[in-house]
Amino acid sequence: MKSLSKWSMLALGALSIGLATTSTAMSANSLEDVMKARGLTQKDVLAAAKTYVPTGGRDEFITFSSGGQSGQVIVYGVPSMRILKYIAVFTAEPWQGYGFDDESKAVMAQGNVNGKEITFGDTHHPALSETNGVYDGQYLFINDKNNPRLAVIDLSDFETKQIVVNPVLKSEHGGPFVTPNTDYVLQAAQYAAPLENGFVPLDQFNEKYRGAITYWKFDRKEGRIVPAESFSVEVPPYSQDLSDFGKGPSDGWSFTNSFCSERYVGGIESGRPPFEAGCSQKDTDFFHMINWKKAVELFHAGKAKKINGHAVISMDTAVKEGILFLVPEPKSPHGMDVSPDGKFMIVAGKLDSHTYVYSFEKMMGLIKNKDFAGKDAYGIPILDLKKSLHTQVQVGLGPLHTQYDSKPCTVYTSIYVDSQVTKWDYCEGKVLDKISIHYNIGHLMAMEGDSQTPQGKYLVSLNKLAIDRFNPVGPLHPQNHQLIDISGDKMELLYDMAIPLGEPHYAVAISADKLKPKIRYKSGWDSRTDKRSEYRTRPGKERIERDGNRVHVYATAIRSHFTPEIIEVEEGDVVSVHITNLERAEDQTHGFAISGTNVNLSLEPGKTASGTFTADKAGVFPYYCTEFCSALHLEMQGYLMVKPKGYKATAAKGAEGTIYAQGDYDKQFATNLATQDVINSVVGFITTHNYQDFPAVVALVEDATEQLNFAADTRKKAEDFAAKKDWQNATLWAGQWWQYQVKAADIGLRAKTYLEQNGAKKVK
Ligand code: K7E
Ligand code: CUA
Repeated sequence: MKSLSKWSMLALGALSIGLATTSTAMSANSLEDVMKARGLTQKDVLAAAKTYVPTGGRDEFITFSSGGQSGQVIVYGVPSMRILKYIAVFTAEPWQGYGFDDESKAVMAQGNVNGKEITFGDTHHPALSETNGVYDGQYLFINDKNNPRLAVIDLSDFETKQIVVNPVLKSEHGGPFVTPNTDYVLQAAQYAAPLENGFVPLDQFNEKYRGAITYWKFDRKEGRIVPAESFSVEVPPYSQDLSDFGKGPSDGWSFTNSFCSERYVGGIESGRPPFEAGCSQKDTDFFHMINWKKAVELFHAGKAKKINGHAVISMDTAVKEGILFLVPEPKSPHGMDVSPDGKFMIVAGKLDSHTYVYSFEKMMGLIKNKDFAGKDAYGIPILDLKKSLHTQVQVGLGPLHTQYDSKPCTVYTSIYVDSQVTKWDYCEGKVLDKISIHYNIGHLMAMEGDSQTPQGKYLVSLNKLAIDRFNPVGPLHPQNHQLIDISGDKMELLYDMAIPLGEPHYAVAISADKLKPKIRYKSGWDSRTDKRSEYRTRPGKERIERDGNRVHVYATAIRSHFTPEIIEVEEGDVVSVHITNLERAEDQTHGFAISGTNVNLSLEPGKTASGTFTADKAGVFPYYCTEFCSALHLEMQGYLMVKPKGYKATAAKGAEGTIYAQGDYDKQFATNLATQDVINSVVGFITTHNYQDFPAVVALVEDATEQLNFAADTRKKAEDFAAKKDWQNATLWAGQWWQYQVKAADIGLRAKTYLEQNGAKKVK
């Protein structure tokens, strides 16, 4: 009883510390007082009310933002702009054990380029999987512009499952984009290079350097890209950029921008004008129109050649088969955005103040009638610009990307130079509204704005600079995502959010209710292969196996101990520790780290993860749990004993620091009985209420019941030792019994509080 109230005292102490550190404004007790004390206007308070999510509340949308140079994905809620997670993709992330456990290292190794380990990635564009053109909440894809790679993230657990390396590109930017049923994922080149690996001098740029557009086959059932069923279409060395797939009437086609269709090669060091001068001379560049469905047929008909073992449909074949066309577009274009109904393609050129709206119907008419304006140097037919256009709209200086609203014909374009967002009507071709943002906007993102069913409501401006918006943190500033309310006629700026992790380029947002991630894994699960781990270990089956100098430790973790707690190996052994988290309870994650080994695991309920290292130095290496998982978390510890070569005796025998007598056992036994009374009263409260109507409480009750079963088992051990008058073991097992009681009581009290706060009804 006394011991339990100790826990409540701890909780009260924490609460009062929290109150003491809040600002003075909090002591004011009316909204007016707070506004005055903090200098807030009516508009500020309205914006706050629109973004505030009360404690325990949830966001309506979930955003997946690229993490730029961090090689990760940032997950945050809209409208609260609260960061929920960083998903590790191309770079190590210790919290999730990514890059520190064997399973995730295997995923990262898939991203090796020509055998070289790459631990950096530059993520630009996330893309959500779609079913019939609608976000389905199943998968997320993201590219690495630098290397160039593509990753598959499974939204059932928000983990990276696969990385593929583009076999013919040397850099990549225009991707990923998905087909309306996510059967293909598109990646377009950026800087032209020879498709083969190897050296080709720059004076052969026009003949030997190329771009390519890769169509990765995605297996929906396996949730993996299938490289053997993927192919590329060769395109000219025009610096391909952003792309999009058609939908509705334009389904079957893909569209890819390009800049530097001048094919200029700089060389400022030898007195030549730089790339930027030579790549912006012409008034127009070209976007590529590819009939990808026909390209799939050509690939299956064997009309592709192999480059680096990858199927490539040559430009000659593409032209001959009539699947590749060029369309003039405003110079130095960036965004390429197909309308939700698939009838229009909107392109903005950074050096043109207009957005160009292309009509798919008109372009198809020109193709059908072979009404071409000419051919490029590679024989690719070029459509006439004027004849392809639906309209042009003057939106501002430096237009980049466009996003679609839920309202018909309504779009938002980011205006880089003017630092504005322009809202305009692409059917009528007129500007509707403008809002200034801080500062230099890149992409912008509306809720589900890439799908066939945009949700409107909010727009996020992904700004390149933050300058003076936040407290200074040194010369390297955070990025700034600004939340804009687009529900009315006028755009309203609501919130500035500092992004402290690389430069995000693009983001996508999905209705939160479409995401249904799991809260636990099937027991013994390898989360990276989505199969039961061959190293899974059941309770009671923990063991250490040795084969020569190769040692496998089959271990388990559960509140609040690892089994085994002492691992004994020899100098020079190669050791793998495989740990299965036996917990079933929500959020009962354990960590595992061994001093001096770079092993660091995150063990979510059910997961099996492994850490492999060479025990190259004799010594004593403590290991411990790195997540504060329970009151006895600090005691969740053990020792790796690395014995010197030739050391004979066992290194693992423990010494007892304190010797217990019968009196100690009796005292602990009495405490345990009193604790049981408290547990019984909590159980009584729960079972006399309609707790079964509350799934969260049902889960807690299951967890508490499990802890009570452990308590019963250890009670029996204690009593058996007491019967043998082994007071040392009897007292220690009685202590362990009490630990399980405390865990059960803690969980029970959480359940009771939940019932009280959520209006549970008494049932007799
Ligand atoms: Cu505009 Cu990579 Cu899409 Cu940067 S990208 S902004
Ligand atoms: Cu397990 Cu801390």
